[in-house]
Amino acid sequence: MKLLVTGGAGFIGANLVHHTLATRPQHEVTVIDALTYAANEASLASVRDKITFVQGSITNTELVDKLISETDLVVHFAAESHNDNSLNDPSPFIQTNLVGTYTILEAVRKHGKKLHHISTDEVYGDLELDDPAKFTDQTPYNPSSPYSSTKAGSDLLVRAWVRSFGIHATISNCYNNYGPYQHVEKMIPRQITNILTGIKPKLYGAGQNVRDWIHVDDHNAAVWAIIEKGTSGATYLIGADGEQNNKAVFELILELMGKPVDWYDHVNDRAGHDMRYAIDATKLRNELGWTPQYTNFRDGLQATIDWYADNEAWWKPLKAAVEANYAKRGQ
Ligand code: NAD
Ligand code: TDX
Repeated sequence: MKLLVTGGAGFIGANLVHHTLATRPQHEVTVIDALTYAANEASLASVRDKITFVQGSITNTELVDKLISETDLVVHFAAESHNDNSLNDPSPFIQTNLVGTYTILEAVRKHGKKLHHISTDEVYGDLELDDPAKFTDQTPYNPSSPYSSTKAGSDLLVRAWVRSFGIHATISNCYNNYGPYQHVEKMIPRQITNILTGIKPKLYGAGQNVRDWIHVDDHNAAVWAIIEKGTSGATYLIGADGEQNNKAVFELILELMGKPVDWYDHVNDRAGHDMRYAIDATKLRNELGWTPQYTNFRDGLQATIDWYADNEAWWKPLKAAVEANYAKRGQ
């Protein structure tokens, strides 16, 4: 099968490329990536001779049309992905997440190809800390930020193209991923690389916000289960029951890195900060037989800390600019 991976030089996309070459070497992989600030070509350096890499935007109609005409399946990761950036400037989020997804859908429709659309649980909004509910594929959409609202819009476009035009597409919504190759703007790599460079971790607000954490490899194994066994038009929620509040994650990172567990700063909170995410992944587990492999968060986090410690050349050139941006916002 020929596979087109959009956003394959980003965090989850690059991990999907590695996962695919390791587990399904019979497939031919092409990556399209605009190489925005969030991409890192070094993430694909070890496999560059095994894939085709095209630098370009998913909003480029001609390029997208050509690449999709030559593929069997599109796995669509490309997005502007950081909530904090979307609060500063929503415009690239509108372009890539909405117009880019529309551009892909039109080419998929024209050429009769398959699509798997990657999305987030943030489309469902947030939950109260004491709410026993978790998100399911029946939960109404209620996004909070420019980022999550554009992801919600992209999901709705995919659903409409399935219903109105009969395209073959599946959607998955996952929560916070962690693992290697994640940009240092995101919470876990930011704190690990802060500690590695002698900076105190920066906790937003009181740190009571809860995120549900999943290892990126478990996410990508679920993506493959959906591609191979999922039903067109269906939405699958991917989750591994990893709820933790931010303060607890900070304390664990500090403990694993040999620092006092209170060695962090409280900084300005995020505007509109979602309180809690939690996913009910029963459908994925029961219908498709997927189970997570990284069930011990402490071990997964230790491996991630080791990866950042061993791969300074990958993240060091990005670090100062990211921290300068955060500093402007008192974060
Ligand atoms: P990322 O920011 O690390 O990578 C995004 C990639 O997309 C980058 O390589 C970037 O260059 C590329 N890109 C951006 N705009 C583009 C454009 N116009 N054309 C082509 N390429 C473009 O993001 P990520 O964390 O790997 O997230 C990937 C996908 O997974 C996103 O759709 C995101 O919404 C979704 N998701 C992420 C998480 C998470 O925890 N990171 C959780 C759930 C869902
Ligand atoms: O320095 C920080 N300190 C801090 O306390 C940063 C960067 C974040 N935080 C908090 C905010 C969140 O409650 O940590 C939590 C996680 O923050 P992010 O890593 O920015 O992730 P989040 O906003 O939860 O979104 C992530 O998961 C869902 C991804 O970035 C999205 O792409 C995905 O859709």
